[in-house]
Amino acid sequence: MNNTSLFMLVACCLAIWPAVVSAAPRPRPASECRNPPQRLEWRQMSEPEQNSYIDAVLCLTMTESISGIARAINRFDDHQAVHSLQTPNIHWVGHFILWHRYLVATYEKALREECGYKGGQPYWDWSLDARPDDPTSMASFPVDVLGPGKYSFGGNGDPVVPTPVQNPLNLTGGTGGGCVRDGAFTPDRFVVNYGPDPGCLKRDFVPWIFNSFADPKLVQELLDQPDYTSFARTIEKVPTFDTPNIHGSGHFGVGGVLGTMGNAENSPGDPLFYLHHGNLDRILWTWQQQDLETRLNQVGGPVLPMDYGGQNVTLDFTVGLGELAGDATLKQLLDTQSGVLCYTY
Ligand SMILES: [Cu+2]
Repeated sequence: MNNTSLFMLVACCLAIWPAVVSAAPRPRPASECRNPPQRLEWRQMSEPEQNSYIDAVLCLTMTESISGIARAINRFDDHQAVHSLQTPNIHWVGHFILWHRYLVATYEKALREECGYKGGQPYWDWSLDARPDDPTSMASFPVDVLGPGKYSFGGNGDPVVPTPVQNPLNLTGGTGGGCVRDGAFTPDRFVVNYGPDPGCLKRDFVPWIFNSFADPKLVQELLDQPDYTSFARTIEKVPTFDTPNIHGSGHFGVGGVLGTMGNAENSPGDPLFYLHHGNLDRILWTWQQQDLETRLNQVGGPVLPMDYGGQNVTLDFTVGLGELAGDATLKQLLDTQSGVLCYTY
């Protein structure tokens, strides 16, 4: 794989995009967290619970945008667009996992408060499905998550061979690439509005990536990290396909070269993004539970992407989601029941 070009891609974007931290933080008023919704693995949910979740996601796509971001038409697009605009400042930084925690929680809140969903944001524990010893297996893409039914997430995209221009990182082994034709998010019911590739939802399963990147051993490696700084670095590792990292399992195992999930900026255009990041968040939560006193009060890692010798984030470092939610400090985001956040696993 071409590590240099992936790095260049990241580095070039860093230079041209606006900063993530707002100049004048607007701290949220403290509110209480009563009856936090419990987040479940998709397959732990009953059929009616699954159905109500899918209905709520489709409801968001029919509810008018509030982000004020051009080309974001509906409330589903809003979350994708905010992620897209902040992409160069929220990956390979100390606040990566906490920023994404905030995005997923804000999406969950919208589903509940605007679309009548009663449960917690589901997650997909892909480590249950990966087959590290059988890298080319397609059987590891579970039909009880990625199934064809109207209340499932749908499967692979139509087979499309990417051109060299479309595949600058030369990722091999893609099996899809085109539109997803089954599940809840088919072109007649769901459109990706935002980003450079508007149209149908696309997937491009890459079995060797999925089977090696979603390896349960890598989850354990993460859970064994001694402090937040090493946790934050281990969850992303390095931007290359040569070193498996669990964050890449959902993005490149499912999205590959041409799929929506494989696009760094616009991966939240696939509703599955929130189940993938829900699982990463659950792993952070699980790690925190091992020593709450310390791990509700500790952050670290670079302010600027991959600037490991530079300035580190602190507990009062502030992140925002534009018009979607108030600004929040990392200290507030460490606690899933701080009042700014309100959910549990
Ligand atoms: Cu992201």
